[in-house]
Amino acid sequence: MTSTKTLCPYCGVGCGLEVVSDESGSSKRNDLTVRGDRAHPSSQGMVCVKGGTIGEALDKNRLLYPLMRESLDEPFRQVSWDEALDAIANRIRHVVAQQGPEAVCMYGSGQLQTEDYYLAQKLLKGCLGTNNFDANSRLCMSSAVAAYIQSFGSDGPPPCYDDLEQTECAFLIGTNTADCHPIVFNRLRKYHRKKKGKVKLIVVDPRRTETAKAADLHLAIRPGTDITLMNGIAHILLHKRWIDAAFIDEATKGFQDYVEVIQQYPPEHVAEVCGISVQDLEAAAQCWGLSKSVLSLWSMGLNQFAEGTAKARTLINLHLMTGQLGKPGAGPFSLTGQPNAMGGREAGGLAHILPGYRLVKNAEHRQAVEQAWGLPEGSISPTPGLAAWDMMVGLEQGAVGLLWIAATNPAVSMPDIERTKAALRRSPFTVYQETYYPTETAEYAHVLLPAAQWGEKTGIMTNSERTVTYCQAFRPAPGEARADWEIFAEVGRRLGFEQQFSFQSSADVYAEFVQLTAGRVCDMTGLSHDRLAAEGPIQWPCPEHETEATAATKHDKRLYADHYFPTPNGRANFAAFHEKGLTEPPDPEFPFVLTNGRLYGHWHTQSRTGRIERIQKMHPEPLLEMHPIDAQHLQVQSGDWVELRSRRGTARLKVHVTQYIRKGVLFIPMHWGSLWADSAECNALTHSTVCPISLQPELKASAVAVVPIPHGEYRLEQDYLSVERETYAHSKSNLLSI
Ligand SMILES: Nc1nc2c(c(=O)[nH]1)N[C@H]1C(S)=C(S)[C@@H](COP(=O)(O)OP(=O)(O)OC[C@H]3O[C@@H](n4cnc5c(=O)[nH]c(N)nc54)[C@H](O)[C@@H]3O)O[C@H]1N2
Ligand SMILES: Nc1nc2c(c(=O)[nH]1)N[C@H]1C(S)=C(S)[C@@H](COP(=O)(O)OP(=O)(O)OC[C@H]3O[C@@H](n4cnc5c(=O)[nH]c(N)nc54)[C@H](O)[C@@H]3O)O[C@H]1N2
Ligand code: SF4
Ligand SMILES: [Mo]
Repeated sequence: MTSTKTLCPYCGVGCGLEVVSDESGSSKRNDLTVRGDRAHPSSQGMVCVKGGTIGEALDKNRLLYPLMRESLDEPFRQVSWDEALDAIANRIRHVVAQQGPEAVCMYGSGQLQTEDYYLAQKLLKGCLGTNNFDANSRLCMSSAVAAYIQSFGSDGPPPCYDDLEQTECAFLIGTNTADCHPIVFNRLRKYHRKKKGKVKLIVVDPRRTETAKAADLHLAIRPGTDITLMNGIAHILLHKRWIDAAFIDEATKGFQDYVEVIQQYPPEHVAEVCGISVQDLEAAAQCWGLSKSVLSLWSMGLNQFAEGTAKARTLINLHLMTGQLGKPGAGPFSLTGQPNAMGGREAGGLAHILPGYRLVKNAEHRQAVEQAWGLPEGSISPTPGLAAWDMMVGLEQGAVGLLWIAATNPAVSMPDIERTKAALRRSPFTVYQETYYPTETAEYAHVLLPAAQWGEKTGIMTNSERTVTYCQAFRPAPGEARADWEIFAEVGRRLGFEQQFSFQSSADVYAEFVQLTAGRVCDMTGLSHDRLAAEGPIQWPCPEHETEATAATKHDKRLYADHYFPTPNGRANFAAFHEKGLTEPPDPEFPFVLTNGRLYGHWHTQSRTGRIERIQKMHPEPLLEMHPIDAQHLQVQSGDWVELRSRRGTARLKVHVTQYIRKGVLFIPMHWGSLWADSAECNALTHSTVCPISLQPELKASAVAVVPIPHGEYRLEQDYLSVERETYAHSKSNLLSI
């Protein structure tokens, strides 16, 4: 038996895993045991159900060979890698010649490894000269990225997980940490229990989630009223003088403008807007004001709004005002969603950034990257590329000639899914690089490229607390599947960039990438595959020639411990925002606010978790959460079917009546795309309005109406398909006939 240390490929907690497989690197899942790696500093041996069952999904329904077709109504035919790669390279050349490089787009994902991400940037932004690389992080972390950059001068979450066990007050806002970042939550909850009464846990969420149930104080605010709430907390802090005047004076800018805004948020007004009591508001403010340390955690309940950046910056304001940052147990902590969304940000994996936390718009930054890539000055375009939703709009307008999708399933996860699907259908040429078949997006592909996944390729991932882990391959990729970075390199070479893509291994790719972090906030020049393999996970910053001993004296585990920020004047910026409210407030026609999110066991669009029996049993079907008063008004009970209608589409779900949600608010899970349920698509209902700063869509709130379906009139035809999935055996003949 061999044992391999690696990282869980699901959420951004980034738990260390130890995989025990038989000597031959068997591909049979029964020969594979996955357990927590006790030596991993982030997770200390813990895993949740997703990490623990990952082995079960590795061999089911894999895409094994490159497939192609001329148009979407034809069946796929199996082709060789050479044929597929030549076709892609030729098509890129053709599109660039006809429409210019801006007509080429790549849409990637926080599930790519850093090496994959990095080579995609080199290919698109460097060699082709278009910044049209965006990732599903646009739907996820981009508001947090924008907020960090605007408030601190750089991306990068300042705290670390040790802060979970050092804080006096944890303020969790817009995050269902218990279900979505379970091991972070475990660490926090254990400590909270141990320090009973001495450590406060506050949760802000319109639903009484598992996270909220563990809290000392749950503020079940109306959806979208977070800015009002936080400005209200700031108002109390100011009036009680619970502020850190020395920190504000020494290390920040813009406090006066902020004061003018928060003056307008007296407690009674705030409590009324948010739908909470003045006492609860004051209790929250008191925790902020009187605790020695305050750690905030946030996620999609802030980011996924048209005011996402303003929300995250308003949270950061509270830390600046109270000096709660850069010290143990304190700081604004954006929990990253995906396993390597952080690595993606480091490698420049969004349409407005470049490797090493650089910006497309900054001429010096472009020049540094061009030089490193051996490309002439001016090769990188000064214009940010198309963000995720803009790529859909580009398809609608005929501006996109080639769309290359890797490691994401946009036909489920994009907002306004019917519009998304119609846009994808218009794409003249779509390449889709995936590990599984079928997924909903495969229907829109001209070329399907089989990707090696977790355990089948060696590379690097960074978790939420900036800890970098070496993920070693321990089994061969099935069929002809290849690592994503190798595919990008192959196409690069075919386009004439032999020198830029002459890598022999992913270690070579990583070695080149870390050079681009030299002297940056995310300096990783001291890291390499060899070092990480030998020493285990290491947190950045980690400059070259640094040893553990010198690191301890040189910098803290937290960013900004010295109160110096990478802005032009070295100060952090306050932001003064009033709340604008929901893009689509409820009205008589669509009287409910529909929110949505995740369940503990499932991962996004179910490509993996839908194929794991234990998880399917845990969450057999999607349910609509509804408050008892709303249910009574609509005359429905748990188990009844209803149709949800928004201005864009409909979905049909079974009702689950629960006290654990605000009246007037509904919740459905995001996990059931068209493959997994008959008409329960969450994004059939959502809208595509984006935050003007981060370009992140407002996925978390749409106005809907509920129409009860009389008993017996609706039968679920496919009953969640668990058995049907298995019939898509991954034999070649089956694949080709679909
Ligand atoms: N089990 C599981 N874990 C996951 C994932 C998964 O698919 N499954 N995905 C990972 C990824 S990529 C991500 S991004 C994270 C997401 O992690 P989270 O953001 O924690 O998850 P969500 O369920 O999307 O939303 C969080 C909460 O926001 C609340 N919310 C809605 N509207 C508002 C509002 O106006 N204000 C406030 N304060 N709260 C609001 C919702 O009620 C919900 O409980 O999870 C990661 N972890
Ligand atoms: N309504 C609503 N919509 C949402 C959200 C929400 O909260 N509500 N959340 C948004 C957020 S935060 C996110 S992150 C997105 C997630 O949405 P998606 O990214 O669409 O979801 P996944 O199911 O994770 O898709 C990842 C795909 O990558 C494949 N894959 C895994 N590993 C590899 C690999 O190594 N290489 C390749 N090539 N493929 C691989 C998997 O098989 C899977 O099909 O959804 C967004 N959409
Ligand atoms: S908490 Fe996240 S990283 Fe850890 S095992 Fe669960 S899914 Fe994997
Ligand atoms: Mo995400």
